[in-house]
Amino acid sequence: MNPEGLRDQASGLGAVSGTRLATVQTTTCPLCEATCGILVDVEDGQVRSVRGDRDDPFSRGYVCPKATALADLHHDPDRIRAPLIRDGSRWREVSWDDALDRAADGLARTRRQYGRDAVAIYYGNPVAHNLGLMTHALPFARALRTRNVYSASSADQLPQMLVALRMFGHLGLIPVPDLDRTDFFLVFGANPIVSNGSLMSAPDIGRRIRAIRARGGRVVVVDPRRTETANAADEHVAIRPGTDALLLAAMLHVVFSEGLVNLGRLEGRVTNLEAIAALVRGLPPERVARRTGVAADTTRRLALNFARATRAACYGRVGMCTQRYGTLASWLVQVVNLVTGHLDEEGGMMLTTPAVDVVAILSRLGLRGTFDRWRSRARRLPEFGGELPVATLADEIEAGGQIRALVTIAGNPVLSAPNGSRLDRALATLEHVVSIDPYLNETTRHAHVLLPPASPLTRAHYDLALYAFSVRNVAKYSEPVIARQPTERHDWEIVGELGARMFVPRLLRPLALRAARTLRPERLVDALLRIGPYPLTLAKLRDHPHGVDLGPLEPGRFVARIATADRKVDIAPDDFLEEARDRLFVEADRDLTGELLLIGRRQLRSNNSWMHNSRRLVKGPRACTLLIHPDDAAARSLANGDLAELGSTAGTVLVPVEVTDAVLPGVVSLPHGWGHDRDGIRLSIAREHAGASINDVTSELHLDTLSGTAAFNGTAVTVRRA
Ligand SMILES: Nc1nc2c(c(=O)[nH]1)N[C@H]1C(S)=C(S)[C@@H](COP(=O)(O)OP(=O)(O)OC[C@H]3O[C@@H](n4cnc5c(=O)[nH]c(N)nc54)[C@H](O)[C@@H]3O)O[C@H]1N2
Ligand SMILES: Nc1nc2c(c(=O)[nH]1)N[C@H]1C(S)=C(S)[C@@H](COP(=O)(O)OP(=O)(O)OC[C@H]3O[C@@H](n4cnc5c(=O)[nH]c(N)nc54)[C@H](O)[C@@H]3O)O[C@H]1N2
Ligand code: SF4
Ligand SMILES: [Mo]
Repeated sequence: MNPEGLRDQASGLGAVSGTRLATVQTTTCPLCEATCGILVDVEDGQVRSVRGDRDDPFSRGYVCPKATALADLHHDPDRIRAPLIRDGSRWREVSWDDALDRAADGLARTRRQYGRDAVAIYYGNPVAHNLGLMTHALPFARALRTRNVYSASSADQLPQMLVALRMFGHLGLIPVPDLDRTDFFLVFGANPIVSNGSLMSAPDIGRRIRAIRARGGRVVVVDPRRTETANAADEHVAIRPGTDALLLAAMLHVVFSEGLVNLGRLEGRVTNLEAIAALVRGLPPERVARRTGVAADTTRRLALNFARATRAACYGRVGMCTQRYGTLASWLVQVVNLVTGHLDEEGGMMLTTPAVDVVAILSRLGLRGTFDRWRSRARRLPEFGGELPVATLADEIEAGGQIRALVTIAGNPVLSAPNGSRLDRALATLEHVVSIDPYLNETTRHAHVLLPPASPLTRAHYDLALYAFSVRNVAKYSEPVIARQPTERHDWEIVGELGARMFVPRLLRPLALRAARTLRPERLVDALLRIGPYPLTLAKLRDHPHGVDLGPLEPGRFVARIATADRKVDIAPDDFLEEARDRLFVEADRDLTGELLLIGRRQLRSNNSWMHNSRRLVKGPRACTLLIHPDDAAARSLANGDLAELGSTAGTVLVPVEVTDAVLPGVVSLPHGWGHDRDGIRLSIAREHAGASINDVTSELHLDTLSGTAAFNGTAVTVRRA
């Protein structure tokens, strides 16, 4: 390692220009699920540029504007570089030893005094993009042996995991669209051209979607807003928020009544098919048309075309999950794929074969996932995979003070959880909060000890989570672009040291700390690669710094992996049937068109709540605007740019409106992750572009009740001139 702390070996791309130390390193962008390969140009410790890596076989040079902002993140003066301890409202820098001791002592004390459940943990979305947190944070959460484990999953994909567990026998058995070979891509509640795809890693997804149409295929987007993806599609089906499950049930009615059921490869491997047939019998498209806003002949045509297509994939994501019937919608999406013969077939929904196959390894260990082993205390919400829904975190802090201490890792629930302002108030009452996070933000301002990890460019990268949901089988390992300073710590080091301090007696601690330091994430990757399905090792991946392509998804793999006791898909789990019959279908006939419903949206230059401190991402027109239909705006005397008060049972915010017919009448849309005007945060640029938090309006009581997932979409709201 040279004195400036630069690496110039590994990728073979290094170069010394004159006396300056310049290197170009390959790595993967860790910001979203697209896993784009990037080239980072570093000179004298400064990131000169970040650009797409043309030699990455998967992303082939594509990047979105967020990639260049990695340089801003690395050099951001607001990024916290040394551990901090808070006394009242004052922060002071301390040594790592002091900070870690203080953090661990407080947690240990809380456990001793009030029991294990008094220590809660919340971990957020960046964990999935961070190798060291994947290998270290999840075991740490386990080791706490508390029932109060929370994560962003219950604000996101939990319904899809519950469906996988119930139908296929493992919470990780989530099929992905075979995007590059499908001829009919039917999308529910996702906007991949902006989000760059989720549970579907596919860099340059816009090109891949356009290619479907170029080869004569069809793309249909079901969404209450005419999104960027809808604009790139053949057809936009505008749906009333929260009614996807009804539309899907009506599509199934058509498939069954027209005798189009075809289980394909899954013939003989499905139980309870009659129950589905019986369920949808009374639900022709006409019956749900008023509630869903989708004309009966549109529903019928969609169902027939999808069933008759040779290669078709029905895919749903966040808009489908985070709504009142998120689990039912996620379930019926899979049922539609299954009964039309599009599951486990080329061009349909398929299972990836990742080089590190976490699901296979867990399956072999008998770890398939759990549901409802216990309930939360205050609201009796079900456990899932050892976690409780984040929508009830505030209850568990407030109700009799069950939770006294909290660890947050890479999460910002004050902005990302429903009724964030209530959670904000609850966090302020905690006795001891430890946050592992590079920023002092809306959540971490409540920390008593803030432990900041080193920049992402200083860590080794392998996408343990995302390669399992990739539309091609790929693998890539990257060395750190820039060496971390001796004064810095990686996430995994912080977690490891915290764990050693908490769980190992003082006498043995030096030994434990030494052991923790040798348990490097990349060593684990090497071990897992060796037991994986390809002849790969870390050394081999090091020889291919741009990544390796391991081929297209393989049909038949899904069937081979069904993990239920009888190795058959349970197409109609009892609790799903009951929820559909007793609640969803009862609503089918109700006329709710008078309601004004709030939905969310993502934006290309934003990444949930935490990339707003990059000047180049937030410059330009205001991002945090409320989209409202011209009719609804006129009824409230609102014109473009006017400030409106958006309110619900949970709270109100002030936001400028953007009048557009891209949203349905009766629907308004606000992006999430904004609201950076709270006291005590250290985000100078984000503060100038504060916006308002949608989650001050969404309600912690509005849930997908089967799974406990936050139903952000479809919140009933009022809008008036401010
Ligand atoms: N209304 C509404 N709410 C939503 C959504 C919505 O669509 N609408 N979407 C939901 C979804 S899908 C998600 S995933 C959640 C996200 O919810 P969260 O994960 O809670 O929130 P993020 O905004 O992703 O915050 C990430 C945090 O991690 C920190 N961080 C970033 N990188 C690292 C790192 O490498 N290490 C560490 N230790 N910290 C890091 C950031 O500073 C930030 O504090 O929000 C949910 N909330
Ligand atoms: N640029 C950018 N990219 C991101 C993120 C980001 O914040 N910014 N976040 C990342 C994360 S954490 C995730 S989970 C993924 C999510 O990726 P996507 O699932 O693609 O997320 P969204 O773009 O929010 O798309 C959700 C869509 O659902 C629609 N919708 C809302 N309610 C309903 C409904 O009731 N029914 C139907 N059918 N549609 C509805 C919304 O209008 C919206 O277009 O994106 C990731 N990528
Ligand atoms: S699409 Fe996602 S992975 Fe690719 S450059 Fe943008 S943020 Fe990074
Ligand atoms: Mo997410």
